[in-house]
Amino acid sequence: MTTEAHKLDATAKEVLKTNDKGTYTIPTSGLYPYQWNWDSAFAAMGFAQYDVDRAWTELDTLISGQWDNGMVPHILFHTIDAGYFPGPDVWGGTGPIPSSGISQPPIAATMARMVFDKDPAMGARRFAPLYDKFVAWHQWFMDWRLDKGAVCITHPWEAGRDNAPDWDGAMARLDPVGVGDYTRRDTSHVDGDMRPTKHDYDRYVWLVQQGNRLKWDEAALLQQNPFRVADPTMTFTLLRAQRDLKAMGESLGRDTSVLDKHIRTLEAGAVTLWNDALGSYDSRDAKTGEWANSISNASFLCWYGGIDEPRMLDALELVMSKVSYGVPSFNPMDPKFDSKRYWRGPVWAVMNMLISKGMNEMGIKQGEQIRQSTVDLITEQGFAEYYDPCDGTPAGGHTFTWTAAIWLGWASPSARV
Ligand code: 2M8
Repeated sequence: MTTEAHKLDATAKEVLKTNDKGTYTIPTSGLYPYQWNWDSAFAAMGFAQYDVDRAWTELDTLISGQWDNGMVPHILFHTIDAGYFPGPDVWGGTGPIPSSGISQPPIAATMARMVFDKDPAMGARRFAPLYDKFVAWHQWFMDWRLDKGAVCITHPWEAGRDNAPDWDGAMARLDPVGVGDYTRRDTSHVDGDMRPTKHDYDRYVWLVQQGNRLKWDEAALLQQNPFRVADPTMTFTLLRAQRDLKAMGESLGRDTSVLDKHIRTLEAGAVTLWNDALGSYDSRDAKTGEWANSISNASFLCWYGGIDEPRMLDALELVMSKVSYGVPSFNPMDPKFDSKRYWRGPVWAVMNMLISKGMNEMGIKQGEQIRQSTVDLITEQGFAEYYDPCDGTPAGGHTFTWTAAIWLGWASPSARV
């Protein structure tokens, strides 16, 4: 390993240490001062490179926020920080820990399996009490979020790709009447040009207010929430998570037959996200049936979900050929592409890992190209939240947990031994 890689390993551990609150990790101080669901799962995978016990603690804390209905929230507000909006008072979450009222891409079972494999004896002991809780969380998606077998989001924040062009149509149809005045905090931490617009925020906040008003009753939300989009992020991550949960369940000697059924349902759901005219997996508005016509980085999660779709290789080659650092979060040939604005163009190390991991497992050589691009970005630019895919400029928050975790657990040469 080169001296530079050794140094980056040390810096990545420092980043995790800086953001470590003892039993959970925040994404970065200031901008995101709480525990986020998928950020935390990535953090566990990073910790597992040098402290497997701490990795399990991260997952324990995440699951300790689980609601009675099985949902594991996207944010756990462990201690109140006025620097983030919307906070627990706006959300009105009903779980054991103050929280948001929606979930996030369910990658935690997959990350748990990576942690499990680091030390199978410890894994069996630490995962045994979590297994049923993961089954219940995944069941909640199956009960409340399916449209033709594909997994829907009920708020753009649920997919983790907050302002992706995928939701533009559904968002434009929302009328955020009565949203009232509020003060954004994100734009006091980072440049507003790198963040979602006011048009988006009015609708994000309105959807939160609506959920709070309905006490996050999923049956009521199913009737009344005008926003419901079937999305490749959720569909492929849940499909993958069910497969990994099944593998861990089997090693614990549990009956996993219900997971087999879910896997078949989700495989059929994934087929309904294929947009033939676009030649890509796409998001589909579950209210209107309209396609988003978006080739996003989530479209390339098919391999991670266990589905080999050679036509996605053509789409990948095309988008990669238009940028210096892949994978861009949105098609660079589309007029809506914006290289600095969050999920509308920038490249994200976390998505790169999921895409590349899926490809590598299927023996598809371009997966290594994506890993190398991630190594270059981190080596040249450090541990940013995301990067401009055209010139690599770091963007959003800095000293970022998930980018450090991706380095330690996947991109670094030390992760490969
Ligand atoms: C971003 O989302 C939060 C809301 O959940 C925000 O902008 O306030 C997204 O990138 C999301 O995927 C991520 O989990 C979160 C924390 O890193 O930030």
